[in-house]
Amino acid sequence: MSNTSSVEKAYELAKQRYADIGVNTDQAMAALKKIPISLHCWQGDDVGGFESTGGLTGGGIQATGNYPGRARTADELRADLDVVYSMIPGRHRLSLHAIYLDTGGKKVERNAIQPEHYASWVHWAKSNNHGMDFNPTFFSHPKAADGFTLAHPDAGIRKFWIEHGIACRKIGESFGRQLGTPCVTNVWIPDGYKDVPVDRFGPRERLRESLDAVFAERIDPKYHLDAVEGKLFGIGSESFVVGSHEFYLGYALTRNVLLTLDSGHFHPTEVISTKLSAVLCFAKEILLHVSRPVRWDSDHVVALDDELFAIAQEIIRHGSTDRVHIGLDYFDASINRVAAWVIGARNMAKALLAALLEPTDQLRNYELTGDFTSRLAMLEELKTLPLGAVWDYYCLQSGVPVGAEWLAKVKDYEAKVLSKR
Ligand code: RNT
Ligand code: ZN
Repeated sequence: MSNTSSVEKAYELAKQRYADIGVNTDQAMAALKKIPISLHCWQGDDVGGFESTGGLTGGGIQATGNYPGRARTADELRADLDVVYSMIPGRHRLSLHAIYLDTGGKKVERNAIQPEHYASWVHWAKSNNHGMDFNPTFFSHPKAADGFTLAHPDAGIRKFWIEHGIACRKIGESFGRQLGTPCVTNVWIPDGYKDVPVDRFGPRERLRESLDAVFAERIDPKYHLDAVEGKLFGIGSESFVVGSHEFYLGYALTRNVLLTLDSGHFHPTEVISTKLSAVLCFAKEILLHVSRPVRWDSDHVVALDDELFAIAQEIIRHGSTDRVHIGLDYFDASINRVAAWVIGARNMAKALLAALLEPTDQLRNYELTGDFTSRLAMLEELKTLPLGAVWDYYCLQSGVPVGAEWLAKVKDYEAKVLSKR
């Protein structure tokens, strides 16, 4: 257990160390406080949702593991989320999927969902000061069972999913209006073929048309922003995904919607950190799905690894916090789900802090003057500066657990609440 005075002492020393290289730690913490992270609701119940009890089906994604304590109702999920947010410094958002509707058991078809079906979420978000983001759900449904939705060859099925997309944008807009912060609604569809297709063009033309129908009505960006998420492959769509990166890059740029970059959706050696600056040269804004792919799009809990540091650096170094919406996307059912949320979200915040503690102007200057020796030397020295001491102090100041203190609290919640489910 940490004690307050040792955290404060360590911070004073760290503050001096950073001041020596021209970095103001107080300013870094103040900047971090203003960056929201959108937590994904689906970590709490293995992407199950409350529309049916069938769990996650199709979609080419999979939550593996059977750790006890999964949330079974919206109330349980919100209770778990309250614990999670109490352990993450700062004010953060919630990204909700359409299947997390709260209708008191009433069945509502996906193309008939209304803002009222999410009223309890908005009420909760308002009382806890969380902004909200939204996602139409194009999987776990009989009309998605053959692996196609918006790009389906059958016009009737496409129409159903277009209606779902339109309904979701209205719900997203209602979140934005009620919560006073724009809702980012992210469209991801699973459409693709297991084996090599003959026609790659047809499905993409159908998808382009369907998306145009979904986005036809203009919504005030003060309340709502649209985003589209591409992908390389999924389980059952190994050979061809209609909504590939190139497809959506073109779509986002020509339709002026946000492009979503998910860190698990590219070739295993390809990283999204290097794409941010390229996309931001042309796109107004980006949504991130920060995840951790292990050899494939496995959606492991976000770790504080090189790529996470790099993502944060790319956002902070270029002053892009207003143009890059940071969302998380992973689902691990093999460990305590509340802990999984906390670990990933704290890591995201920690990586942002690390980037904020960098003497960027000085590094840039080395680079511009061709002093690559100093650039490398400083980047390596920075790695062992006392980031942890600043992080601990930031947690202390924010009234959240310092160091691994949060773990005992999660274990206690597990004993008292999760294990009884
Ligand atoms: C799937 C996409 C998508 C989903 C969520 C649940 O590969 O990453 O974002 O993870 O919609
Ligand atoms: Zn994603």
